[in-house]
Amino acid sequence: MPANLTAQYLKAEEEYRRAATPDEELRCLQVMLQEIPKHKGTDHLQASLKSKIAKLKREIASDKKTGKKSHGVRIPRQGAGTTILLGGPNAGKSQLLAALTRATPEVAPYPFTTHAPMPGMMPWEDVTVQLIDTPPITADFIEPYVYGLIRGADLALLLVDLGGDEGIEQCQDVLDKLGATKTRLAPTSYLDESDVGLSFTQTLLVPNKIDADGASERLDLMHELMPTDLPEYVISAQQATGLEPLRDEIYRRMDVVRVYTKLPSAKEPNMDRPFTVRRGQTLADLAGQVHKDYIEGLKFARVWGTAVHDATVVKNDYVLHDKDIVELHM
Ligand SMILES: Nc1nc2c(ncn2[C@@H]2O[C@H](COP(=O)(O)OP(=O)(O)OP(=O)(O)O)[C@@H](O)[C@H]2O)c(=O)[nH]1
Ligand SMILES: [Mg+2]
Repeated sequence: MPANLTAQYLKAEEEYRRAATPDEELRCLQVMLQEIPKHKGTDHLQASLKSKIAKLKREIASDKKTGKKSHGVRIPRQGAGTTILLGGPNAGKSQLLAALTRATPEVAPYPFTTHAPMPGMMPWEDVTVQLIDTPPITADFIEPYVYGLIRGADLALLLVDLGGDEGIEQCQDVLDKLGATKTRLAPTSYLDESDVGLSFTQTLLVPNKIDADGASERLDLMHELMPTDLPEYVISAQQATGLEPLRDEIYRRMDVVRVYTKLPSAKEPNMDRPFTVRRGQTLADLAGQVHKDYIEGLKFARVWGTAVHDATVVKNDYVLHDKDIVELHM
């Protein structure tokens, strides 16, 4: 990794990995190019950024002309973060969405039931996480927009069908299919340092239908035939087995903290609907979420929480902690 990348560079890089539109991608790449230290050691990376920017500009220009959206389906982010459900046909992706959220996707005992991505909100304590169900991926076919959804997600769940003998191979097909592209699954999320287009999304392996006949034997076989370094959560989406540990882990992987806000005029903070910010983010990041006027206008805040004495006065650079109560002063 090239030395001395600035915090702004790393932030832009993280935003680029998750960018939801070509315009956003372009903006992030431009920041990265501007922020990258200019010396021999970064020549390669600079060149790679420049060619990406040129390519994107051409794409955006041609999309404008034809009125076409080359990046396909976009689902607005909602909740504390986004988790995408992936797998071969019939693995139980839609069943899992139905089990963890109030969404009502079509669930059917034959493959290729789901044709379009469908979001649902999974509750966790007093917040929610967005789950997105997708059409199946096979050795021969993946909907092109699924790449963008994977890159934009905070987490992927890769389902394995333990209910049938083809399940393991079908899951391996998904790994192979994505492994041959620049959108891959891995134990942690990161961008490849030597090729900024190569993105890895953190993934949990979710063997499903553990209630089915022969499922435990297939699970053993899976360990033998398809060893991966992905953390594993065995479930039955239909019988609701193993769902609570999975729900907790999904939330944990969003890597956010909850913050309750209070206006100086209000007696009590709003304890119903916390804001969520990424772990490590500051009061300035929260201010931008609460209202655009606070970005410039925030003078200071008082915080009640585990990291500070009650009503401590803090400034923009204060790092937020889970369950902080923050009183914002313009
Ligand atoms: N026994 C058992 N059956 C399940 C389980 N989860 C899902 N199924 C069944 O498996 C079949 C496929 O489930 P879906 O949720 O439609 O599968 P999918 O992955 O969304 O399938 P596609 O949309 O075709 O990719 C349905 O008949 C479900 O009832 C489970 O945990 N146990
Ligand atoms: Mg489905």
